[in-house]
Amino acid sequence: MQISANFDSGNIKVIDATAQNNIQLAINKDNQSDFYQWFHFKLHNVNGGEHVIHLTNAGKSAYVEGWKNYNAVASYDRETWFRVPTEFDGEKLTITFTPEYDSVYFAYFAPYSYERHQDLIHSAQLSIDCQLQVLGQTLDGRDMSVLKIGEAGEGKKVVWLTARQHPGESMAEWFMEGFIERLLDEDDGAARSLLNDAVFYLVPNMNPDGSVRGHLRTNAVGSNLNREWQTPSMDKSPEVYLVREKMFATGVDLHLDIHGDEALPFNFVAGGEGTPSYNDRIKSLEDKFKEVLLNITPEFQDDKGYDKDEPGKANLTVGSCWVGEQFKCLAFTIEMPFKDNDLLPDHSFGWSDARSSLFGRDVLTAIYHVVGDLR
Ligand code: GEM
Ligand code: ZN
Repeated sequence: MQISANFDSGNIKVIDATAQNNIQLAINKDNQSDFYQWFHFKLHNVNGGEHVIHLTNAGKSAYVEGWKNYNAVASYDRETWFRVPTEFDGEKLTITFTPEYDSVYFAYFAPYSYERHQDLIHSAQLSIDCQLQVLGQTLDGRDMSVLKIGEAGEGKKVVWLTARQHPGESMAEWFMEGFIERLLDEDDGAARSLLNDAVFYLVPNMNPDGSVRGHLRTNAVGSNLNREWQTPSMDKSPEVYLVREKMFATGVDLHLDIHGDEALPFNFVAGGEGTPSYNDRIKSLEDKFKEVLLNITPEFQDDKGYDKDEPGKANLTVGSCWVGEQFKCLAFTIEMPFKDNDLLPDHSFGWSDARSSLFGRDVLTAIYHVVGDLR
């Protein structure tokens, strides 16, 4: 039996793989960081039968509460990712599985590869409404790509979506795939109407280096990009620096920053209630946006989420907080679960790539309903 992670977004360290009923593995930390939780590896099965896989350092990972009621995903074809029996004893995470085929992949969530990212942005550019722009390069030399969809113009709103600042939150790029596909659908009335009213700047992957490296939370040099928005730099956080510069050039009337959450088994948003400029106008926009989502999909809820920031106490190093304050605009962090939506559980797949993509499509409807009120 062999175990490897030498591929796009791979992350595992083999401690001892001599006994298939006691495979000892560990998750590697993000480079120059203490964060770790994302795992993605391949097991080549030799003898058949049950395999017992221990992630021995799960108990000291970044978000230990993320392992409660969590089941890992597995795939034979790297397309369909299904949940597998997983237990956490407070120290190690144990996957017990009998492969049906020679080779099987395991991961924390359905991976979104850099190749798929390239396919997404290059197929999008084929649309007459879409321009593929490169803002600059990351520290590992990858493009920081933004899709400009629609045209700016007098009276038109400027809508920004950023995703996957935290590279292990791959559901964020699945969300963007669904959002982009719908926005470019020439038969979709809400999308066509939106492009009459707004221009969109979409960053499907804010952290390509961390994604390829198999990181949970940081870029190539250990920077948590979602703590860099107040004072980004080209040598620590060029990803944020470059996007901010573009935002200054375009302005922002709505910003959605797409993430995943390790612990809470729900979809939810975090708003700008703690920013200094928060006011009734922004609150009513937030309420309308949430009301639309609550009415169109059971996948969204507004009861469970992060504690609300106290007035004036928001952390302005956080993307959606900084953008909301800087541009006095509606800005949300949107969170999807690594586990499942416990209001509508799917015991075979949990929260999945497909549900993330569909949720991205639903968020387009919410934007459609608020776009006229953004200013
Ligand atoms: C969070 S996102 C924080 C959003 N907070 C507010 N008030 N807008 C983080 O970055 O720690 C969780 C995540 O990473 O998804
Ligand atoms: Zn995140």
